[in-house]
Amino acid sequence: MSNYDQMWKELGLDLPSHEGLLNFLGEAYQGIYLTQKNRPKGMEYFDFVISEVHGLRIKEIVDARKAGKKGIGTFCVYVPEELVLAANGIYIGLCAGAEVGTPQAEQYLPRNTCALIKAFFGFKLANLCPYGEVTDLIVGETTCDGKKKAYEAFGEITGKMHIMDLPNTKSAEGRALWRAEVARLKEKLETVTGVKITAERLAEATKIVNDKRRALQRLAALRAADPTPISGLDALLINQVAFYDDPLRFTAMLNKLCDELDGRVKDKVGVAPMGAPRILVSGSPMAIPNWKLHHLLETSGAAVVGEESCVGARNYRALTPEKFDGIEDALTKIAERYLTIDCACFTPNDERLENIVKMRDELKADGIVHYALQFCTLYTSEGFKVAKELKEFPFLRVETDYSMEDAGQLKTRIEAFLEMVRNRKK
Ligand code: BJ8
Repeated sequence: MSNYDQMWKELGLDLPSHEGLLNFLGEAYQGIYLTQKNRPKGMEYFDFVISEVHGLRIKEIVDARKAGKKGIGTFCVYVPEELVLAANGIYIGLCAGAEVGTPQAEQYLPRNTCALIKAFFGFKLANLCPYGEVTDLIVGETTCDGKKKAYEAFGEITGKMHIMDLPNTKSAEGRALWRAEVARLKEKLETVTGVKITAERLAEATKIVNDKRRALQRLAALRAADPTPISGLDALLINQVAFYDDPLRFTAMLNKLCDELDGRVKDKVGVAPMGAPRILVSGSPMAIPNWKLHHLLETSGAAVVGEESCVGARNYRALTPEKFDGIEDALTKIAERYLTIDCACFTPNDERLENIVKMRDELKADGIVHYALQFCTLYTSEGFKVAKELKEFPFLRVETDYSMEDAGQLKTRIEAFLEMVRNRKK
């Protein structure tokens, strides 16, 4: 019996299945993370966060809600975190990265829906996600068709959805629509939290979110070193934790880890041998605990040096201006910052191609693995454009889901790809 059983029971979780899930997660973490060699000491904090992923952090949120704060769930990096914090809300990423509750989810969703959508649905329907249960509002967005339609049903089930109408072009009309949607979210948050969002509150919140982004940028830049001072798996985990940890604590702990990594870079201490094939992963987001591709790559001898993804650079690449001339100016600047994000749901989306090339060069990548979740039309389609843009550069296209059924086949393809990359480096 865990210390948290009473809390989980009050949140309506299915305790026996939940225990099974935590055991499974613990074993996966042990096998994938804790067997890595030469990890930085600063990862101990993130190991602790994971060991308490449904425990301490949930308790913190439960306690904060008792003290009057509201939990705001999100599924997408287009939802402005600055607004949530300025409303005294707790920002909680709800995307899920494990195959859970699939039969229940398929009662609402077509079988050929991407694993990410099925997972957040499945976690809810199987009563296994405490994060969804500590939200007072869930903010969705009109990005891909799968999410749009899933949110309709999710709204009926949860009764607390607010949908932001995200345009799919960055035209003047699209920008005006998005600016209006940011203002509409502000009003909704004010109603739910009872807190008036002012320019001053937004400036404070922006500083907090930007500091988190600056720490993530610092981590990203350190990975340009050869040997890379931290594994791709650990860096991915940090990017995943960024979506639900307390932002001030997260930033402090990440900066502490980066101080340690600075020393490692100076001393040329790495996790993979110098000269190991350096791989940039690009494409669909990898929500926690989706560690499959990084694990396959790194146990095949690669060093993953970057994620061109929403659980990665798309989340922290751009900062929001920190000085506002009144609330209208603040909302405009925030809206514009979010429209710099280069998700494949936009057309055209040429910035993404430019950003991939830039990341490849800055991180000195030797190859790119393009990752699309199966049935994700957006990223699967853009994979063709990315391949064309990269011309002769080593490029591997992977389409997969959360199951491990294709792991053997993927490993064979990855090993062949890495062999080709190594030969090209000679
Ligand atoms: S900004 S990537 S977080 S929408 S993988 S559900 S796109 S079918 S997650 Fe995303 Fe926002 Fe874009 Fe990022 Fe649909 Fe594709 Fe599934 Fe996806």
